[in-house]
Amino acid sequence: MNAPAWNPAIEFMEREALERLQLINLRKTVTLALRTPFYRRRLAEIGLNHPEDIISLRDVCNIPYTTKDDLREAYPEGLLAVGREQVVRLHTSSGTTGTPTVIYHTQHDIDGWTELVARCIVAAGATRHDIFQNMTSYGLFTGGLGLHYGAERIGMLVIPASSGNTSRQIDLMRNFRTTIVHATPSYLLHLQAALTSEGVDTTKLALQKAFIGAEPHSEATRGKIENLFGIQAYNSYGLSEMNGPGVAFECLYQTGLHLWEDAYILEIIDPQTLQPLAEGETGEIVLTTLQRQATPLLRYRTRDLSHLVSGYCPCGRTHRRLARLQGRSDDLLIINGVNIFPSQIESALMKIPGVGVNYMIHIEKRGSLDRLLIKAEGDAMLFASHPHTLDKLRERIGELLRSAILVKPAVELHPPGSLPVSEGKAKRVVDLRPTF
Ligand code: DLL
Repeated sequence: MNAPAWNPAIEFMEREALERLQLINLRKTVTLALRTPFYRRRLAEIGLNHPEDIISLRDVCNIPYTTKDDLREAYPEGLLAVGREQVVRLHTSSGTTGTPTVIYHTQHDIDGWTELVARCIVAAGATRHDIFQNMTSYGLFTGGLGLHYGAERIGMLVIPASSGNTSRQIDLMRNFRTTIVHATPSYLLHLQAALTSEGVDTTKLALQKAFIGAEPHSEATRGKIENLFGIQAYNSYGLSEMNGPGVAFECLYQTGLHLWEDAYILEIIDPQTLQPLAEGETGEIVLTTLQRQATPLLRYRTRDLSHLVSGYCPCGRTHRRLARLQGRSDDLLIINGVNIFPSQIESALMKIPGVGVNYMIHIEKRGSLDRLLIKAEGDAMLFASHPHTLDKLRERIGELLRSAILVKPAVELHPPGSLPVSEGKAKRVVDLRPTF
């Protein structure tokens, strides 16, 4: 092992021992799942009525998938596996359709989640000497409380700033010499712009690291954050259905996101055929909880797309790594027949000099064709220069995007800070095409 670790016995565990642990915990999870009306019915359909019916880890592949729709149908208590008196917290999410889902936690679940987050942040180099400003929302969203408990567990000084109120965030950062922040990547870029306009030299702050997650972002965006602040930024992946943050995280080597396999069984499947994919092939992440009591979930289809990184990480952790998330299977935009993920647009855009930190993707119908419009903020200096410079950049963006996504978009350039920013997850796609 070559790296700081919170729980070395588990994080560097031999694969064989790790898989034995997974099997033991899978049986425990199935025992709990069988207490819920939802899984009793589901598992009976495949003749799985007792946990001992699970002989090997591979048996997980016979279990039917669980989807977000299943969670909606089971709302509010169809997936609750323990007595109500054992539940200490719940997190709900309303999603885009507005139909809520809920995840319940016992004290054991909260402790387990806290342990996973502690592992993540120590893997990224946090220590109890750090001053941690948590800029994600506290409440039903899991980013705030999830990181908060993990950070307290390792003994950092935690500033529960929550999201928004940028000038207060800046004051807190300066007054308490914050060394680590946690935020969505889009909010950090917004914060950087605000720091600049307040005349604060970001490199004079005490900041050393950022934990960024909760929304897709490209390597180029991470690079921008790292350069603008002069810090290291570590990618953090999670979802409410699997607790929240703490599912997978980059270590100091930033070679992919280690997923805690004592807590989750990880599969990558082809979202069309639903068949498992080999290492290196991109598909949908499917996760089974292994340590949770109140809401055990078996083979949950996350809709998130990624692939497994092959080989070993120099840190020595044995838990496998996910590559940077490539978006969601339900994010796919089909524009005049061409399949495009918003992440491809972001990745190309953020590499173009002169393009600022915020952008929007608009799609509308013009006659029978789709029209793609990219609205991007340009650097302040551009707007002070000759209009011809803006025209040239617009043209260049159009051409570079055409070679990246095979569709030439219309491009608008906007002054810095003029496009809408959200305090939480960025909403960048506006699809105005009629739905049939
Ligand atoms: O976003 C939990 C979280 C909070 C993760 C803070 C990291 C940091 P949900 O609101 O349920 O939970 O949204 C989960 O966000 O299925 C992904 O589509 C997306 N997502 C989360 N992290 C990343 C990431 C939290 N690092 C959904 N890269 C997931 C890309 C991410 N997408």
